[in-house]
Amino acid sequence: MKPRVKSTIFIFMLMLAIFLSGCVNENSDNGNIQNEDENTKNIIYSSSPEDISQLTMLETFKYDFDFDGTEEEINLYTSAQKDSKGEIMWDDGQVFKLIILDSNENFVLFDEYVQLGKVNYYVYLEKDVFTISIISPRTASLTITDYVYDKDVNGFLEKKLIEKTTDINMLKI
Ligand SMILES: [Ca+2]
Repeated sequence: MKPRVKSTIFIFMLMLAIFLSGCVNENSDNGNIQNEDENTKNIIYSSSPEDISQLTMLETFKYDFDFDGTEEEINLYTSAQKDSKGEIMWDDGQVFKLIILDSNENFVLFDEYVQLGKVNYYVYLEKDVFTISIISPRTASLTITDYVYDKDVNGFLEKKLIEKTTDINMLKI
């Protein structure tokens, strides 16, 4: 009887070991996926100045978010042009760009052709961290994206908070 009990215990321990190793693997897999999510967050670094001469500025806001003593300009532009009276000639779709102008560099946070929709941005400090939120409602989508300034890398971390792009039939923009 004794050898049989021993072998039963051995098999039980073996199965337990296999089960536990499976759990460990599963946990480490989840950990990897989380790490990948962290890594795939988009960081927007500065680029050389954009040609903004053909764009129409819709809104501007100035703030010294990198504390170098000079205010940056946070500007929303559209490709729609103004008529002779200075009114914007909106088409069904146009390009919107949110560009931050610094003394010798730009951050292009948003650059999209927007069909039947709007782009609004909000600038604020969240726990003293400079943050811009862009909300874009369109006939078939709704997106809210945060751009959080990281002074260590001098870039903006893009966080897609809401990204509804399917089955949306916008009734009121
Ligand atoms: Ca500055």
